[in-house]
Amino acid sequence: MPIDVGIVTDVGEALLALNRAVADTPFTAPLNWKETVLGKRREPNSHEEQDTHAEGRMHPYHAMKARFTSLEPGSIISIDGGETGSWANDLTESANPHLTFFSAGYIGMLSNGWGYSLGAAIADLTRLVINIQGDGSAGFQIGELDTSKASYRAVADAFGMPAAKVSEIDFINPTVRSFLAMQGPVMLELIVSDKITHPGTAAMIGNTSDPNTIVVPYYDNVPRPYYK
Ligand SMILES: Cc1ncc(C[n+]2csc(CCOP(=O)(O)OP(=O)(O)O)c2C)c(N)n1
Repeated sequence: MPIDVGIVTDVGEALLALNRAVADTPFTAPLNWKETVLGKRREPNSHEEQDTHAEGRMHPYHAMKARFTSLEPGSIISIDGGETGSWANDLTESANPHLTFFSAGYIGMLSNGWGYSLGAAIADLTRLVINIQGDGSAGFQIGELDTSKASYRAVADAFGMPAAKVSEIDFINPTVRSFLAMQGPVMLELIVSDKITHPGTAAMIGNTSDPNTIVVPYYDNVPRPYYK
């Protein structure tokens, strides 16, 4: 966008200053404009009258509304996704939330919702945190659901891909051979030891057990600061 007046500053400070300046100006928005704009919020949502289903599947508006109205007031809602996000944005008031945030805005960044929700849950332990997530968006960072015990075979299975989890060397050959007889992509999950480190990794991260050293992969290790 073309810039008329460029300002380099802290955003918060700038907004506070602008608000102070606006309060001093004689300008007031025309009353009819205010009424029109505020009146829009009171207009019934046009989807309200539509059928709850389309060709046997739930209408996204009604599904989202049922989801939000089943919450107690006061939760934190993270919104992530394309249209999914738009339906959720339209309906957040029906959840009566403490706050909402939209993690996939104008410049993209789909799939931050998982991480942002985790952050919100840690920041405020007293509130329920909901992440509304489109399936396409979910695919970018679905690994956020991972735990050290995650079964990738189960993940592939859930996406409809034939998969096997093998923990013994003798089973690898027969499993691979059975996969070769199949059409399309398959997935083999091999459970190997986490007690053996490749020397290349050790060289990169600096092989140390010194508790006063912070290991920085790819760079030099650094001493732990005295105040930690
Ligand atoms: C990292 C990133 N890549 C691509 C996009 C562009 N984009 C915006 S919405 C969208 C589709 C998201 O699909 P889904 O979350 O399933 O929502 P739906 O629109 O299907 O409800 C894409 C690819 C983006 N915003 N961010």
